[in-house]
Amino acid sequence: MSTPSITPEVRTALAGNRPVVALESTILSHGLPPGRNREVAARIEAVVREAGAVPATIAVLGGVARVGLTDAELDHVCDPANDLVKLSRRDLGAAFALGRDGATTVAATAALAHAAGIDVFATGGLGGVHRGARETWDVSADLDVLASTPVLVVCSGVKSILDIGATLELLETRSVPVLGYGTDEFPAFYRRESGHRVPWRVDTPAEAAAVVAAHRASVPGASGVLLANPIPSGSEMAAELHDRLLAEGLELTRDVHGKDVTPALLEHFHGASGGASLDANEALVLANAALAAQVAVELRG
Ligand code: PSU
Ligand code: MN
Repeated sequence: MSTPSITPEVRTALAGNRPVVALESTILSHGLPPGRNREVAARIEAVVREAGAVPATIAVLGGVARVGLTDAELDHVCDPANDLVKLSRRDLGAAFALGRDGATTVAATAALAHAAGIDVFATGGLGGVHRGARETWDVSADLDVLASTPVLVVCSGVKSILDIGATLELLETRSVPVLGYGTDEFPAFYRRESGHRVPWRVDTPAEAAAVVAAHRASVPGASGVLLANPIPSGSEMAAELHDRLLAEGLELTRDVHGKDVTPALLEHFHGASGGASLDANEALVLANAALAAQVAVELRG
């Protein structure tokens, strides 16, 4: 992979072995509506700084992988007029060669973060195995990249629009450790519980960091680690609203395919919940960014 262009602030932090947290851009361009996306982008970065780490939002601009974005570049990523392409890891070469602007998914962000020397990454929800994958084969590349890239990903589990049980099975097959943060249950993004247990539980950033360090040291060519942080209790979506949105979303996206599925479902949730899903989404992303920064601090300590 060509070397990403890293901002001086992030470069200096990495050179000094100080904590850095990578952040994805697809959540901004394709996961949140215009306006709100820019506010959330600024808040995520602020939360990472408050916890003592340097934020590095990742995107591809003009065919160049960028690690760390200026305010003007965040404006650019968040403006729908710029029509950023959703880039998974496989799309990076095409975006580079063709000089495109694109927002990076968990898969592409993790790959670029690793190439830049960043080993902690915060996001909202991980991609996973879609319902009906037995027919469609729709399984997010996020899972494959986690299996082959030694980056810690902090997220709030996966959405219940996915097949959560199958996603967890695949993570097991691909030898990706899954840690519950203060919970024995794998969270389901808008909801704290999914009915599926996690194999391991940690209760402090120091414990999470110790597991990550031991995982990396114990297995040559180790995979990434998934740290699943449930949405803060006060921000959890009401069960009835959640179940209604889920049923409607699945019905509405029956004819949507490939990489358009996740954005279409998110758009439905945001439109039909009267803003409740946006508030939940923001709350969980901020909590994940703070936790990722705390673990990054511990890993460097
Ligand atoms: N889940 C969310 N919000 C998001 C995404 C997932 O709650 O914005 C985005 C992430 O960038 C994730 C990607 O990596 O969708 C997964 O897309 P796909 O299923 O097409 O791989
Ligand atoms: Mn897919």
